[in-house]
Amino acid sequence: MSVLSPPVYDIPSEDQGVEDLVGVFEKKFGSKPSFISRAPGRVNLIGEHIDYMGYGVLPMAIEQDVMVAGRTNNLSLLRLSNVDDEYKSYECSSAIDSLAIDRSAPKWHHYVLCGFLGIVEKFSVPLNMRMGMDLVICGRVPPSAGLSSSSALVSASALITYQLIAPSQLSKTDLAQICCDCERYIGTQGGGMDQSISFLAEKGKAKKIDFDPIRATDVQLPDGHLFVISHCLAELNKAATNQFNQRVVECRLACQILAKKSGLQWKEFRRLGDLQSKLGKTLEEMISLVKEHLHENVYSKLEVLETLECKADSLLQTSLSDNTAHLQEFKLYQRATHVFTESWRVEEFKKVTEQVPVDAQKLGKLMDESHASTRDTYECSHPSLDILTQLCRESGALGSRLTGAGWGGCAVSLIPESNKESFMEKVSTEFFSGEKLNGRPLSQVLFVTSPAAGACLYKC
Ligand code: ADP
Ligand code: NG1
Repeated sequence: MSVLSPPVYDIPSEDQGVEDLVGVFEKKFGSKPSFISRAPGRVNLIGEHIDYMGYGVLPMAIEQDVMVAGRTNNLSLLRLSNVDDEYKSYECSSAIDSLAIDRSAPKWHHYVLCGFLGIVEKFSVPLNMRMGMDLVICGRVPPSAGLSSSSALVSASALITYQLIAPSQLSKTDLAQICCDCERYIGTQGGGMDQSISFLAEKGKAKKIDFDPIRATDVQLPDGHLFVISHCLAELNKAATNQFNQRVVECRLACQILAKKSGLQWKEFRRLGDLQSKLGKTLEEMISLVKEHLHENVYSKLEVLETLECKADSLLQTSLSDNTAHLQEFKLYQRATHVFTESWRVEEFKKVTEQVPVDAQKLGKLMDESHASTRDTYECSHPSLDILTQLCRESGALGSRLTGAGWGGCAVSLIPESNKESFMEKVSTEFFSGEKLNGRPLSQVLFVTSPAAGACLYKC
């Protein structure tokens, strides 16, 4: 196998979870799986809600992962089970035309089907040759917490499908691109950060991820400092709600209006990053363009239609998604301002990490500014996240911000290693009292993280 494909290892003796998964598979399907795929979740250090506008982001993989144990069957069936009883077993024909992903009511198995479809479509596996698969899933990324459990599930599902039925090799980058594209079958119009870092991560390294094509550059983290993840205990399932796509659509409309006002064919633009490239402007100049051409008041749909000189059914095709078609109001100035300023912060963060020694105070300041922008300008935070990030700062963090999509989920904080004990003590006593945890161990909602390895396979 090429070094550019995900590595294949023997089952690791240090991870009891892998052995346990083999045992569950044997119990369920009567014999061992052939392979187990594993794909990690991620924490994004900075660069929120800009990947889908074409801008680079700065994540690192975390230890927590999703594993899928699998083998082929000759029944032309996909038989899916989960080690967690909360996720009910599911069975369907593996014929591509019978696979339905219900965007109005996404279920856990739909993410597995996304990964399966991504690989099958890539290779156009002929219907009569398609094999079935028996799969057992074990997820160790907290769901709907901004740590990318959904993409870890899609990526691990695509990787096991690739290993079991693909006729030829794919690189990690190919797999990442396939997973960015196929996760959109669930309905959310994400940008590709999560799947990219899941495949391209390396132990000990944070990465700057850029797109078109997907590429990853190493990022030097400050010596003597740690990143701590804390969960605000509020959750939001992205695909079951429309907040995420609403933001994507607001950015798209802002892009299209700016394109029109700049004398371009607006229908040709969907991402602010593409518009910036076309105009050949700096991020600062794009911020001035927003000030010049967009207003802070909410745009009504009518105003958008009049500005773009477009009919409602045409706007549906060019700009909206199924779950945003009904929206009547859009904030364009604020969303575009966030995207350009956040992209600027990513570039600054990267520059700071290139200096020796890395100035952790500066990184922390950029993280705080990022949180303020997601809270006030992009409006994707949550009151509990705002309280938690503030508490983290008061407990010694140099910077603290929401990570991932937001509207709940986790914060990431940068702390000096020497403050670790006092930081953990203060945050755990002041935010995570026993009853709030509701039976969850503290180690699942407050933990130090360091850059983990990317997706791989285990031969059983
Ligand atoms: P995240 O920010 O973690 O990606 P999402 O809301 O996008 O959150 O996706 C969470 C969804 O992913 C869950 O509702 C569930 O359908 C699926 N999921 C996550 N972890 C698991 C798991 N261990 N087993 C099955 N499905 C999972
Ligand atoms: P999470 O936190 O996994 O819901 C989502 C998107 C990312 C990115 C972030 C916000 C998907 C699969 N993931 O992440 O692409 O846009 O929000 O920065 O849509």
